[in-house]
Amino acid sequence: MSMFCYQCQEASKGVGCSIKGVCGKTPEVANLQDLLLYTTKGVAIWSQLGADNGINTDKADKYIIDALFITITNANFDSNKILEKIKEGYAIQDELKAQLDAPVELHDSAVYRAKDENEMESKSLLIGILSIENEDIRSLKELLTYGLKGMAAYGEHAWNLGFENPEIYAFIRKALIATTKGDITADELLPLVLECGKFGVDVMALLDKANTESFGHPEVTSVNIGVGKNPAILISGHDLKDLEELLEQTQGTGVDVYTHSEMLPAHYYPKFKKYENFVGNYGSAWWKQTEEFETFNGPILFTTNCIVPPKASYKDRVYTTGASGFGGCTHIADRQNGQPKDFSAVIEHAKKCAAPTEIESGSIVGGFAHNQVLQLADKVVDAVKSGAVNKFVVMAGCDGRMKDREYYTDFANELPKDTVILTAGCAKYRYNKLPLGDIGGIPRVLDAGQCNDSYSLAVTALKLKEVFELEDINDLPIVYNIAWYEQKAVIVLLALLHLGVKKINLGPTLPAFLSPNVAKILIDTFGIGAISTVEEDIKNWIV
Ligand code: SF4
Ligand code: SF3
Repeated sequence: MSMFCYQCQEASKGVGCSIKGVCGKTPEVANLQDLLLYTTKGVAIWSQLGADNGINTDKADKYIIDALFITITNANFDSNKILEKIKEGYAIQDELKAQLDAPVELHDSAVYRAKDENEMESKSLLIGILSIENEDIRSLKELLTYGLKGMAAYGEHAWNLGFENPEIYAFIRKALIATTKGDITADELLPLVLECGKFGVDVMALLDKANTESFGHPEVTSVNIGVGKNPAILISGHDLKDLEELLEQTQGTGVDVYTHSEMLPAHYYPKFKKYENFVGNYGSAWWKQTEEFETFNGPILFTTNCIVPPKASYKDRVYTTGASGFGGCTHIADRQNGQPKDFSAVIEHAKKCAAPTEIESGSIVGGFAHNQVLQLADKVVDAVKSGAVNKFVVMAGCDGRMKDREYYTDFANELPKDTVILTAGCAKYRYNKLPLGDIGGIPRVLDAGQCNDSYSLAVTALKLKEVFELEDINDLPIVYNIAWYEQKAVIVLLALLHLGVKKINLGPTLPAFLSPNVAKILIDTFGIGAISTVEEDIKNWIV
């Protein structure tokens, strides 16, 4: 076995990738990511010692969220960047150590320093996931770690907009340290997993505040999916600060900007509407990029996951920034001293390219985040009371490339006409272009935004619970059919569990990292279920 990773839904054979990642991750990158995570745990240990002794830990805390984000599925495939980050982790540990009277015994992750890249490689093989022998402890530690990765990603977007919550960093530290303990029990880990959900709600609320205070509240918007005549840049991922700076810098250059995949909901924010060169959304969910980037013709800027290893035919047009990276593609450097990132290389590249080739035309509607839905609350409540809307179906989460995800298109198509789909995340691309119509003016697909905007769906549900004077959120006419792929979906799931949501159906398959015992706990305690066939599921949940 040259690597082992089972953090995403596409883990090979539903068990784990052990030769090469289905995502395209090489063993070298996978193992270095393991070592980066290990080094990050060491940084957490030093950061905690620093915090306990009144030392400023800002740099360490920022490092931790960035390093965790780098290890998310499809974010960073660049081994040089990961090596650099490991070395940066050593330096941060040493800086904190120099300011502290270190205890005699510390976990190896806080003292180990690889001398060179060969040592890094050999060490990485000793500290991977399978080094934890007990499968239930391994499962709980990994479930917690993946929740932290998702939390870190959302925390980093908020941080980029100047919004922070030190309690979130303190929890990430505490939880990472817990994963280093060899004698920790399942009874100690389980409450941490649930507490992770509490901080999942907090981080999504923080990002919601960061996005809405920076760019206004999302509003119902029709987004063009056709193309214009100018050369253009396609921006992918989740980071709205990067988008804002790109839009600013493309003004007056003759270069248009289109969103891709999870960046689509940026069109719903009032502040981005003032940019006339912000033309529309191009293509679908992340996994279709190998076709769609060919025809886009211009440069593509990744601000986060999901990158598919690019084909040679367009690789020179792929740029990365932030936590994302791919060896051989140009990386746009971070902000320095509060100055914006410099996207001039991407803009100059775009000027030499042809305009995008049209692959579809028309528009899609979205922008049903909590503020907008609450403005429509009367209409929604009346529709439920009159029986015009029988059920809401939350179909949030991620899309993926496996054929069995056609289930979600079929499910949306087959739903009775008196149901409304509430969505967020790239899962929506399985049905957001279907002609599903509306119910008395309420579209049958209400898109709240990116995966982190699942928070909006929760706010909407809590508001409906209040309006209908219900005791329990589970008494609402809402069914959960969540599609997951990467680790942001893990934090969204843990957040929903923290809010008391029960009977969440998860698909297309349950996570490979859940051991039978841990899966049983989630099923028994929260009623988590797997999907079956469209027919069965509609019969059991809806009708
Ligand atoms: Fe496999 Fe997913 Fe890990 Fe990639 S991220 S190596 S596809 S389990
Ligand atoms: Fe999609 Fe990667 Fe998860 Fe943010 S872009 S939802 S999969």
